[in-house]
Amino acid sequence: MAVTKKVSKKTAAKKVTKKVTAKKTAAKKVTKKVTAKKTAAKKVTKKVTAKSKKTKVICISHKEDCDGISSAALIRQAFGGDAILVDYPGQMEALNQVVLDEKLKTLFICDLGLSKKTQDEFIDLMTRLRKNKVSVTYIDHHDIDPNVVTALEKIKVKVIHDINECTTVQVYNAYKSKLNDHASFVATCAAITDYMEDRPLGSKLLQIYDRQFALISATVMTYNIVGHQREPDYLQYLVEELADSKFPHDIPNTFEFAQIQVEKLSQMIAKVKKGMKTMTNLGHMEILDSGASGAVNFVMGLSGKDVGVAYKERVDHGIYAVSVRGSKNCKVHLGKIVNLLATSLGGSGGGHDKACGAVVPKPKIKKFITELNKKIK
Ligand SMILES: [Mn+2]
Repeated sequence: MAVTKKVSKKTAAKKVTKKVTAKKTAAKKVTKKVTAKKTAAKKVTKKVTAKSKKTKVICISHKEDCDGISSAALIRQAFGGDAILVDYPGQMEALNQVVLDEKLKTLFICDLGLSKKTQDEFIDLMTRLRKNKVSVTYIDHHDIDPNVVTALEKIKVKVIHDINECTTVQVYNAYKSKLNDHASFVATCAAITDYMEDRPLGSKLLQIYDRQFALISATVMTYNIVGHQREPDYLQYLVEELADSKFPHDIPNTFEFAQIQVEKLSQMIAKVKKGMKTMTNLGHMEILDSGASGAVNFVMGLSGKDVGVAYKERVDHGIYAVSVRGSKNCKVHLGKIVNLLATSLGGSGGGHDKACGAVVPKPKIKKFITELNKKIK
């Protein structure tokens, strides 16, 4: 209770300062004063009928890479509110939670692609949110079933979707007027990490900054995100620091942490050389002591094939988490193929043309790899 009082005192003090400033300036701001008073009056009512008032802004975003974390940061800078950071398996659980939040006013969902397995439940959840008068914006760049876009627009979910620009660049582009100059740097780093700095908007943003400076910032950011996946508080801290216009090198210990990560990766090269196997069209490897996504680029590169697959068992879940990468020569859309294949085997998956992931039931992993090998020739 004491805390609440303190906060309201502080707020009151701020408002007084505002009033003084307003007096000093123009007539327009006199109108603001009145509005402010009205807001204050409203707030008193709010305390009484707290249950019925919606105030919360929430952004659910992807926690595993720079694009997801940066999207959450720019939404926070533009609209305030809190971020809920999730991976693909946790995405639906988080949505099911926010649907129950009676205070929720505005929801953003960023950088979280949908698959055949999740899209129907997603539309159901969005329908419930819209019935509760929650304003919902879905911003993403992963391949999407056009029927899902139609269904979302029908229930007045705002859909910002372009497969040609990363999510953060789209957030930046949509809400530029609410963001500061530094936000363009945050978006640039996200574009680099998603291999999308060569796209129309992404390349314009990169041109603002020195290329090498942007590359090292994006890379250090990525290593800090990947290396802190099990520390949700740290990921939240990154969102706050980026929203607060900090450069990655201004966040303490990020470069030191990145050094530890590159050492781990260099050990990975030796492991992949030893353990990798090849089929006609792909290289693949089971990963035991790190994430699959950290190894998959090495599996593709060192196998000499145009597609690499790395998979790691999630022992408690009876599944394999699978990462798939394609080289520039890979002409098929891996995200679409993996979505259909994983779904047909009782799992789920999807993503981009040259980078995607899947969840595959443990007994089906061999079938997944042999079938993928057949489908990508
Ligand atoms: Mn992305």
